[in-house]
Amino acid sequence: MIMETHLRRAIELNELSLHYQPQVDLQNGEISSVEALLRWNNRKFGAVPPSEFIPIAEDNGLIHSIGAWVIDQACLQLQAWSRQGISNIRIAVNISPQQFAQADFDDIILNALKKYNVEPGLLEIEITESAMSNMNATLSMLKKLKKIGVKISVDDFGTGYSSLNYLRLFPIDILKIDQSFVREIQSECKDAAITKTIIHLAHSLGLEVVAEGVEEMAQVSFLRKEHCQKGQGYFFSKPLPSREMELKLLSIS
Ligand code: G
Ligand code: G
Ligand code: MN
Ligand code: NA
Repeated sequence: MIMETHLRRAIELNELSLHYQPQVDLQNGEISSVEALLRWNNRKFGAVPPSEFIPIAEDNGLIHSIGAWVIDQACLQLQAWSRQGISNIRIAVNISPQQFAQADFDDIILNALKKYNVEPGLLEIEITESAMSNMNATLSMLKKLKKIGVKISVDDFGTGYSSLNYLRLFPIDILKIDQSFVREIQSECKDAAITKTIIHLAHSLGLEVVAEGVEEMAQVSFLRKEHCQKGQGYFFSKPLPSREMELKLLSIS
């Protein structure tokens, strides 16, 4: 309850920020996209992990204002980077099922893109399989988003339900292999087999594929051998504050 009270004021007190984790091209080492990860630094509680405060925000409805803030900030960041000559870096934002279920979710996206004059293809929407349970609503929202031109990825792919059916029906651009599969690809035959299968499935469907939670060189080698396009994880970089990410991008652009 107390934490909820503080979370309610997090936006106005300027306690939220976005950190950015690079997604690295496994063939040439280039960064062409980053994932935005929300951080909350509160005077009383200190740094609260999103795994703690996102569920609270999802329960009490705060996720709508916080989620809109995240989309706004990501677009502001894209505008700032573009003005500094950092172009063609895409930002992926995590979307809660409640946000995605909002009838005007596409307007929130469109308004933010217009406000900061952002090219739609530079914004990526990460949804989880749990956000897609209502087939008709999901399909009509995804179609609207597709028309706007933003990219759509499935986060934590393989951990939810009915994955194959929605791959057939929904206009999806990217699969993100959940880190639980990637973690043991070197030692667990099943994890290796599942990871390979997701990569091959993505290729056959013409989708981009990103492996999450890459921590070791051995995982990079495995993923390269299987022609996985991108990797994300501590091996390359932890999520970085905006300015640090910017300096990294400036040094390579
Ligand atoms: O780094 P990490 O601890 O940042 O994130 C933990 C969890 O919080 C992940 O499942 C991630 O998807 C989620 N998360 C991070 N940022 C956001 C956000 O802006 N919105 C939502 N809905 N979830 C987020
Ligand atoms: O659920 P989602 O995939 O959006 O969340 C990504 C989460 O994974 C974040 O909490 C992020 O900080 C974390 N993360 C990023 N890279 C690594 C990694 O290499 N290993 C582990 N264990 N977690 C990571
Ligand atoms: Mn994510
Ligand atoms: Na994920």
